[in-house]
Amino acid sequence: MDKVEQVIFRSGFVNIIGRPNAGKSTLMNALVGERMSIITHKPQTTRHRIIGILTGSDFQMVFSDTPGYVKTPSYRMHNAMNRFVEGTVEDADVMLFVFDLTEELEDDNPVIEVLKKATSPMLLILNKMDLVNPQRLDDVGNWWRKRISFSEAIAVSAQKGTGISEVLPAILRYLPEGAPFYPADQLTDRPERFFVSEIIREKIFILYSDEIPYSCEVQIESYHETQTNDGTPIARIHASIFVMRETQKAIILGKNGVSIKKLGTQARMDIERFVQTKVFLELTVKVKDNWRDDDKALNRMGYL
Ligand SMILES: Nc1nc2c(ncn2[C@@H]2O[C@H](COP(=O)(O)OP(=O)(O)OP(=O)(O)O)[C@@H](O)[C@H]2O)c(=O)[nH]1
Ligand SMILES: [Mg+2]
Repeated sequence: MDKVEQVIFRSGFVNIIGRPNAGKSTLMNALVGERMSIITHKPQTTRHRIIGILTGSDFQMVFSDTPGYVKTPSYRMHNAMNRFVEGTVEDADVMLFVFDLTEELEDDNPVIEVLKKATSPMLLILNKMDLVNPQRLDDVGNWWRKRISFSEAIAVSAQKGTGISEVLPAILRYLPEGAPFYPADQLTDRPERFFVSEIIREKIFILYSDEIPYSCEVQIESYHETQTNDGTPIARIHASIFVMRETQKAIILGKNGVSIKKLGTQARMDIERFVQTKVFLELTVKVKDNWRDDDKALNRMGYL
């Protein structure tokens, strides 16, 4: 009788944590091969847990990108962001801890306490290797290994793609046997409108400075897929941008509305690429006093 070779399928949750700006979202996008998570040069870009699913012939990895762990939470939204991170330590099959090689090595780094609670295998991902010399790479790796017991350490440049091909096989070594959690063609668990609101938020981070990006939240009010008169598919999207004060609203709008027009154009072009149809985007700016500390608002916005 012929021998049938049995393929072992591995499947599990791979959670990515680290400090703000370490490159977690860049790494997840590089691993999944899709632009799932928004990336900007400013810390605290990611505010929610975002899932990216990678399915191969004998594995499924369900990645979670998380907000950067905030050292001293200054408002309730920060507490909610830190809770996402603490939660991911509990339900991971494999943890990826991303450290920015240019960041200072500090014993009071709050992530150390979080990592100590992890019970799953943990990989140390030393990111931004394009910015440091080999000596620094060694020093940082040794510093971390003295504090936390990692299964493996890998140096990468998530942005340039260097070392990324070593990360997937390393994860696979620790992924448990099991059936897939999601259909093979599913990339995420979030609806399209979530990504649309994230694209708008990304543009706000890029176009406005100081406290403005941190004071904004975006909500999709309506999303209709229709057709123009000549039958071209079009998505009509109405989004609200919440700010905390009238002065911030004036900044978002800009003189004669020039700033919001620029924001609308840049966001629309990216949304069109993402949904692959024409888009009509309407933006409204609303003042919502201190929404970052308002439980009801945070709840409605999906933080609690
Ligand atoms: N030079 C260099 N820059 C990188 C690398 N990876 C990420 N970056 C940059 O670092 C910045 C932060 O990247 P993100 O992926 O948004 O970082 P994050 O950890 O998700 O940040 P938060 O969501 O704010 O916690 C961006 O400007 C990236 O382009 C890298 O390997 N090399
Ligand atoms: Mg991020």
